[in-house]
Amino acid sequence: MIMLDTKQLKALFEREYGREPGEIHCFFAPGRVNLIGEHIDYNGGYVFPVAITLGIYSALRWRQDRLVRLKSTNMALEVALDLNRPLEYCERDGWGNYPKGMIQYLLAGGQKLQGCDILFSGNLPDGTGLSSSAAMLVLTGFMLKYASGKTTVDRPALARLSQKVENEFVKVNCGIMDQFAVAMGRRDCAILLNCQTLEYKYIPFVLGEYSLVIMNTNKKRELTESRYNQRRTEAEQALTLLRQGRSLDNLCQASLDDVARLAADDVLRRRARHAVTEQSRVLKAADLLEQGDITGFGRLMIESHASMKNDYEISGPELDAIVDHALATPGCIGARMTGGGFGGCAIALVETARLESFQAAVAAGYQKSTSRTAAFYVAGISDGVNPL
Ligand code: GAF
Repeated sequence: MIMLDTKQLKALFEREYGREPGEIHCFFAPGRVNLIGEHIDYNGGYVFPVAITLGIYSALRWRQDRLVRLKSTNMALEVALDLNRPLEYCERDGWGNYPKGMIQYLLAGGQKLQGCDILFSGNLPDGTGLSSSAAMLVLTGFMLKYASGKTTVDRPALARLSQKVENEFVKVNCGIMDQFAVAMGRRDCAILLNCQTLEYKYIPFVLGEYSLVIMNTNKKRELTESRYNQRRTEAEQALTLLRQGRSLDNLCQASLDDVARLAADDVLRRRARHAVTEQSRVLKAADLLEQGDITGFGRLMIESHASMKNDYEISGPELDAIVDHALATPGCIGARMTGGGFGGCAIALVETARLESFQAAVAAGYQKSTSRTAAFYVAGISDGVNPL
């Protein structure tokens, strides 16, 4: 896991773009892990993410013309944009569509921009559900505003704009959680976020003798978008049916008695049950964490995974295998998949003194069950996007 300081990042930048006059501005945006509350953001409930010390670095130097060059140390593809022309989504620009979309929306919002050279360099594994796309969007928006002299950036507004770019420009129908965590993260704290109102509260993330381990299944999230969208549609259908009997702002407001009214459609009943039970787990988890009850928190993680596996059906053989191996290993008091699902990462609460034996046992068991090699990260809990 490579961490960069300003000097190293500037050196990488000059290697790509050469040494020229002009300040090089450096930034970092974290990835995120959701502790509990999955597929809840677009259902209008509470989520509980943390920003992590893995993320994406960026460096920018202004140019005298209207050209924007985008490069990444992680990706071969380089993208050049002419600010005098409308910026449109284009398949062949690949990852570059994320910064491109943000630039287009900033311009449309009246932001004055000149050309610039930008280098990204990430240590966030791609396609693993740790929010590399949200990090890229929030980072681009923050960097362009900050380097233009707006050093007090409205972070919730930037999170909303990033979600809008992802929904409308990149056409991924995500909720607000990831962008909010990347923009608003706070060191050593989790964010209890109400996704309907965007009210939030920081809760100290103090694990005592335990550590938060990120377990990467190395199963990329294929077909995720279509199945993610399918879950959104099912949740909307469940809400529409429930609204026939009573007024509800969102699915998370329903009760288990409401859910029972969906008996005629088992799929919709289970989708609604996940939203309702997961919501109550999020609120309990935040309380338990405030009281320092880490083992209670771990138990909720286990229940959450079962609900995602059986009711919302967003897990998969690899995620289930890694969670099962984690829970069967001494020192682990809770584990669950995190993020959009269908692949990507799971998280576990593990006794710090047993981290090494835990990783060895889970890696071996997981390899045996799936023929895949897992990766493990013990990341710290970070602030949101900032200048480096
Ligand atoms: C993905 C989405 F981008 C988020 O908005 C959220 O729905 C998450 O999946 C599931 O909790 O990361």
